[in-house]
Amino acid sequence: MNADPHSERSAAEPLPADRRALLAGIGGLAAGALLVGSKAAQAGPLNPPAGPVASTPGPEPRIAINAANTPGDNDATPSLFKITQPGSYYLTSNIALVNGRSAIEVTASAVTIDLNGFSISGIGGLFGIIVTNAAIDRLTIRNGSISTFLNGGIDANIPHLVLEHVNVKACGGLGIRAGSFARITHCSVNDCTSNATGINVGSHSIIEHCIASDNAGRGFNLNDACVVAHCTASFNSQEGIYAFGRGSTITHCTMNNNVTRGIWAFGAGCRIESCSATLNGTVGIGIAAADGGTVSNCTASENGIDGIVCNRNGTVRDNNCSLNGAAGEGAGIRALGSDNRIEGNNCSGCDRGIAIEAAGNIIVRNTCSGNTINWDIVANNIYGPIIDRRIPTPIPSTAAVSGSSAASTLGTTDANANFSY
Ligand SMILES: [Ca+2]
Ligand SMILES: [Ca+2]
Repeated sequence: MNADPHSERSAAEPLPADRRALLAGIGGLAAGALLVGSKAAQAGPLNPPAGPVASTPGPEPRIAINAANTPGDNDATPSLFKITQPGSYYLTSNIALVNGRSAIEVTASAVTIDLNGFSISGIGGLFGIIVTNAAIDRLTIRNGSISTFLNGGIDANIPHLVLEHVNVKACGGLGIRAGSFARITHCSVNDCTSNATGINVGSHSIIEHCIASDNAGRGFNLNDACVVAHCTASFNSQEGIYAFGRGSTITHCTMNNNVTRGIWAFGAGCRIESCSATLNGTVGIGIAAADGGTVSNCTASENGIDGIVCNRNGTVRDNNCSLNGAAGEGAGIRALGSDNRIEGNNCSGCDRGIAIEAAGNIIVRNTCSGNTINWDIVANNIYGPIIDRRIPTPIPSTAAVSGSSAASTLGTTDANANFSY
């Protein structure tokens, strides 16, 4: 038997003259594509001959981080290693730092550091990675762990920081500090101490698929116009996510067991969508939005005080708020100011279901059940009819349905009605 696949194919089906000419006259890549597309193409032998299947790698084109290539300094920002030129750098082993230095200092733009799966730990060290030249930008760090530094894990308050697959644990300052336009994905920060926030970013940053847990400060801290998506924040001593800047978007995030609030959108005009806030603290609010905020399609359950709080000019729509108020007088939804639209929410099992504490709001299509007070609305608000279907109180009595039709039990045809049930 002939093991040469070309001979086998040739025996099975002679190549047409034009294809032979192509194979002879063009490169192997194009010829391979032709063969793949041909009806006559066949797989290679199942047991290819022994021998090298890949070329030996050439010299590493990147720069190893070591005392020869990247010596540190002992100035006011002492470091074990210091990167002063643009380029691509990588670790070749773990770094365990036990003196009063930072592990890696960066002073040049356009630097990539591949931690290469290694860890940087710093008992007695200052920062894991620190940028000491505020004029630079574009730093990428990926693929490794940083832990136990006194002052912070990654301190890079410069534009365009990119972090991927980096874990920061048990640092004494901010776990990760980034400037504007940062992109942080698939990272986690936990157990940072001394009131430290896990991940702190400047404006216009994106954080996705990250975890902040058990930090002594906040989980995430956002400046203006950031996006946070698919993240979790839990067991942090302050807010899970604190958006102190305007106009951030927070979607598909889960906040659990943070001490103060799950999300506090302190800046105006933030959008919070499809998030979950549960069991946030003894002084806890699930989700709080400042002026002009939108909270939609969220779940706020078992938070210490309120489920969702809005201030002025907000929209609170299609949320589910239940069982809030275990640590005090808690509302499912509480509007502190005016010009809010409260629509389509379901509030149950709270001290107050929907609490409107200022004039000038509109409240339509909401439902409340099993709250100590279902509706608590001060004068001079606009609301759809509030229909009490708890007949006889407190459980509605309606016929069972089995089949394809039934009469309405809503008690109204007003599409904007609110219901107690
Ligand atoms: Ca220095
Ligand atoms: Ca209560």
